[in-house]
Amino acid sequence: MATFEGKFTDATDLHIGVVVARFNDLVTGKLLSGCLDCLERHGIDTSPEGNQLDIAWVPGSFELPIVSQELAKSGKYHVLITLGAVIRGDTPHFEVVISEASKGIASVSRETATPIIFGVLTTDTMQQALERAGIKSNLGWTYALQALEMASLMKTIESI
Ligand code: INI
Repeated sequence: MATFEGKFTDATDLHIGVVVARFNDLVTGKLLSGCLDCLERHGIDTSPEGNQLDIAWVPGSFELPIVSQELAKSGKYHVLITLGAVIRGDTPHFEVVISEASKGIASVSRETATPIIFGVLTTDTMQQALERAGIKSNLGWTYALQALEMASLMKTIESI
C-alpha cells in the first residue's frame, strides 16, 4: 500500500504562478499579501529578482481561467494560485462571473494536469470578504499552503 501526501517543506526548486484579479482589489490585494507572506516564510524567493514566483494581474475573476491556462501551458509552473473576490450585487452578473471562474479554473487544471488553487472568495458583502482577507483571518495564507501541498503531492505522484 502506498500513501501519498504533500509536504510543506519542499519549496526549494518550486515555480509558482499567482493570477490575481484587480476587481475588488481592496480584497484581492490583501489576499495576495497573505499569500506572499506564507510563501516567503516557507522558503520561496518572492523578491523581484527571484525566479520562483511570477504574478499576473487580470481585470476580474472572469479572466482568471484564460490566463491560468496560458501559464499552465507554458509548463513552467508546478502550481498556480488564483485569487479573486466575487461579491454579490443587485444583478445576476455575480452568478455568471463565479460560475465561469470556477468551472473555467477546474477545467484548465484538469486539462493541463496543473494543480490550480481556487482562491476566489464568494461573499454576500464586502465586509464578509474583508473578514476573510485579513480583518479576521487571511485566506491568502491558506491558499499558499494548499499550493505548496499540491505542488509537493503532484511531484510525488509524477515520480511513481
Ligand atoms: N469580477 C470580480 O472579480 N468580482 C466581482 O464581484 C465582479 N462583479 O460582480 O461584477 C467581477 N466582474 C468583472 C468580471 O470578472 C470581468 O472582469 C468583466 O466582466 C470583463 O470581462
